[in-house]
Amino acid sequence: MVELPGGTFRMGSDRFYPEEAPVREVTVGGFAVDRHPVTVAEFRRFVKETGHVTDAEKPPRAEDYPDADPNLLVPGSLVFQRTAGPVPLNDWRNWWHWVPGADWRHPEGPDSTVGGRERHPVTHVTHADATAYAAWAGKRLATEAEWEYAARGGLDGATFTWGEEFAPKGRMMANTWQGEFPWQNLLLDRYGRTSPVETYPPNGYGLYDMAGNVWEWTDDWFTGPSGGSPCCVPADERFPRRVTKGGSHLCAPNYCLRYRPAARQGEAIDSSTGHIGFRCVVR
Ligand SMILES: [Ca+2]
Repeated sequence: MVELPGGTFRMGSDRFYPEEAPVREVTVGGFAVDRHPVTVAEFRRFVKETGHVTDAEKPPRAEDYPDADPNLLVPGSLVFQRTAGPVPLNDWRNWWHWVPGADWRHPEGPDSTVGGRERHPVTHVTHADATAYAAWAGKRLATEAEWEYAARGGLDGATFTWGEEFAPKGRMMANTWQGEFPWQNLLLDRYGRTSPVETYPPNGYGLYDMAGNVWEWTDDWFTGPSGGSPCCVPADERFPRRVTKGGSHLCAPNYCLRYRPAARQGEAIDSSTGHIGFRCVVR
């Protein structure tokens, strides 16, 4: 982990999406933060020791989905699938698919594995799964302010965690989506899905993957304008939402320019997908 002294910083942004505004001064106390998102290997150790079963591995509760065919209430998770060509961007069902058997060990469905991906961030975890891991590790999830403070790496008010330019001197600084989402991924950063943690340069605090790769759960409830576009996060009004931060490998400028420290999403607490993970902090 990296120890951060507390401090005051400018949180949010007035230049992008309404849910990030207004910019305001926020003070956080000192804390230590994981150097990178929790990996598959780390999560596996937790599961081995505790027997934890993630939400994606349990059938959805019938009372939460009264209109659903009971035969479809099986364990599963949301998996991204690239489309063959351009599609309307106002319907996330064009690229998110509910896949029975998808979970943290099988990120693309039952036939996939995490073999060779032990150093990738764990995915398909709900807020409750992340909280359970944090408790086991003697840690907790960050508040949104702590997360953003850490992500900024001391560059107060900067657009990106590394400065103002997306790719300084052509260098890719995070795992995002280059090209036109959700069909054309130019892979300038070499990864179409998650990437091993610490693949791209750290921020000013020595923290890796604070932008892109996977969204990360925080402990704050999401309030504020939900905006017209749920972007890459399926909006389910039945469940309360927590703030996720950092953007993911699915964030593209034509759709979701959210690989920035000010960016935020409200994610239903029960949802798990292939592009949400987490890291922990400790006071
Ligand atoms: Ca990428």
